[in-house]
Amino acid sequence: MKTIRVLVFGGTGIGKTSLCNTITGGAEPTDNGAKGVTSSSFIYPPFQSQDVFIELVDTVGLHESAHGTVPAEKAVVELISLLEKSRDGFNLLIHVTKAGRITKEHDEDYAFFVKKMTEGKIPVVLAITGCENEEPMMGWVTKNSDAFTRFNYKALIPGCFASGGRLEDLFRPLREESKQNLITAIHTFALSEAYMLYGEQTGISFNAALTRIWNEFVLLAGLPDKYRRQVNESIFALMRRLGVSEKIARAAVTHIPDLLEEVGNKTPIPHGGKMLKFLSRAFLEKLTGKIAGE
Ligand SMILES: Nc1nc2c(ncn2[C@@H]2O[C@H](COP(=O)(O)OP(=O)(O)OP(=O)(O)O)[C@@H](O)[C@H]2O)c(=O)[nH]1
Ligand SMILES: [Mg+2]
Repeated sequence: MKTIRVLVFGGTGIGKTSLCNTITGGAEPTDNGAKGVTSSSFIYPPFQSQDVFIELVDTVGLHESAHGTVPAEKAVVELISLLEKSRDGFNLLIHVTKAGRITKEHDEDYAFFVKKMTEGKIPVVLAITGCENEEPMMGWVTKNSDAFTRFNYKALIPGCFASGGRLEDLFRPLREESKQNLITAIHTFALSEAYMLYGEQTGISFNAALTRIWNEFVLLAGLPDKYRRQVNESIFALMRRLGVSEKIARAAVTHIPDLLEEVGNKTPIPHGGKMLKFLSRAFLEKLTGKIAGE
């Protein structure tokens, strides 16, 4: 059966994980505290809807680096990990925002994920959280749709993704309505074939994709130019220059699947590359978890 892969992005604490939990029935941690909760991108187990599987990838707000709260060393490792999770490409993007003013972060997230990382090749819908006070929830979109004409959204989908607490009985039916609307949007707007950022079919290597995306991130996050990856600079050298410890940088490079596959397939071990790739995935999860928790 076909899998529709969806990348979910947006500002910190805006309700990305709540939305993913609502659609998939998952229970990943969410919180309204002052600090970000999701510290590494996360692939939800695919679930079946109509005649396809839907797989969501939850992300970390990368623009935090601009404010100095997430150092560049964490951002580069997280970006490597996100790119690794993007290996099968995406069919749709969901930009998550909160009902209210359009912030600078909203523009930055759109610029990075829609225009830069995926080069405008993947349709994007906007999910608006915190619409529980509107009756109907669509009321917020009706009043505010003009503000979004400068973006290329396929649809504006208002919703409520909150759960628990004293309002749970009110939230539950609104979550169900929001879930149905989003799943309909996924079926309606997703590309029938995933758009790949790198890999054999594209002729673009992991290495080249990482360089392009990292350099665009540096620009967008307003980091000094010295953080850009230089021509012929290895990923290891880049990480060291950004302050990633030698141990972690060495481990990360050894475990970047595509680099490994190139090495692995030259060895006499049959399917050596594939095996290494599998081991690398688990390793990268640990690595980003560790760096984020430092
Ligand atoms: N009122 C209301 N609260 C919401 C809604 N969606 C999420 N929240 C609350 O907003 C808080 C943050 O939600 P999360 O899902 O953790 O947000 P996030 O974008 O994943 O946050 P980070 O991972 O930290 O970037 C939680 O307390 C949620 O319950 C909504 O539609 N309405
Ligand atoms: Mg989260």
